[in-house]
Amino acid sequence: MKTRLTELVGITYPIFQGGMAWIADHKLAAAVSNAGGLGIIAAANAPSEVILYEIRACKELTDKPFAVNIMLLSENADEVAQMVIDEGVKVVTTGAGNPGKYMEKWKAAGIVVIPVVASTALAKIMERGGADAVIAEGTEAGGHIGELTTMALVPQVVDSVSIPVIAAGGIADSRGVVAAFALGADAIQVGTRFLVAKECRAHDNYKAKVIKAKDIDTDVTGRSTGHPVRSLRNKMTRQFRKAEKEGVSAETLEAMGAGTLRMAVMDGDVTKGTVMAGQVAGMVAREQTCSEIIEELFAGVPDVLKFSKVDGFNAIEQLN
Ligand code: TUI
Repeated sequence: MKTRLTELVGITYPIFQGGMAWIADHKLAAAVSNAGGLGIIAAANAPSEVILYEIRACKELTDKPFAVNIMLLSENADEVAQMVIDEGVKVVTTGAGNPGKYMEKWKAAGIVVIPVVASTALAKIMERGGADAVIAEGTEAGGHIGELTTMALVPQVVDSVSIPVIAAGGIADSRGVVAAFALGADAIQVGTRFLVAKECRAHDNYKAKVIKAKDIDTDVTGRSTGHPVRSLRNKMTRQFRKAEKEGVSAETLEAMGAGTLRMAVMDGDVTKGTVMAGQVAGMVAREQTCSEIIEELFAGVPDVLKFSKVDGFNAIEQLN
């Protein structure tokens, strides 16, 4: 499947693996890249030396392109921004903010820069600043989220810029893949489904909770602090919500959340920890390898078109 994106970053399938904090390490990223997608190492809030190790370890596991996702709220974002240049990382994605101050030096280093945007305004600013593409991530996604849904955001971003757009948030099967392309995207980004990949280091309890989840099992906490986060409902989200309702200070709330993602991912404490996942957790049924996930997502596309309830889709299929 050739799109502007597969050409831009040199991948076989137009799919990025989301840069999930604590989850997206070199093993997951390399597995996705080796399977023909774009694997992404999440720098998140990790110490710089850990990120350096992850980048070098990924190079050992794959010759294919991979990316580093820089979480812009992180204290060491400046350091990581320089590290990707020094380490010759080919593709950088960013999240949770505006990467404008780094754009010039990344472009000068020949890095393909792909920021996550949650609005058309930021998408346009990014294009003007030299971004090669943007990821339009809807509020269905897990983790830190914006307001607009993928259905509303993607076509509006597609119309507002001429660089390629990657659709993210709410995509977990071939129907989602087709929908994303119908909205004008050139590629998709998938997070939640990779949470249960065989190569994913998330604790078995984390994976089990994702597999057990139903459609309505995610909740959003942190709206009052300006950092809304989607995760699976549990004791942690209920306590957090209660504290928000009682008007607890943003500082105390931030402290309540600190370290809780690590507890869930690494220690398997899915009661008091934060189990970040998207609204499509209810569609994730079993553990599979990254290669199986990617192959299944794209192999199912012709059937989606064939069995679509819209006649026009059948006509398109026959043309192909
Ligand atoms: O970044 C993400 N997802 C994340 S980051 C994360 S770590 C974290 N933990 C607790 C609190 C906050 C972060 C977990 N999940 N996705 C990409 C994303 N970016 N979603 C939304 C945005 C975004 C929001 C506003 C991007 C840009 C933006 O612009 C603000 C501005 O400055 O214009």
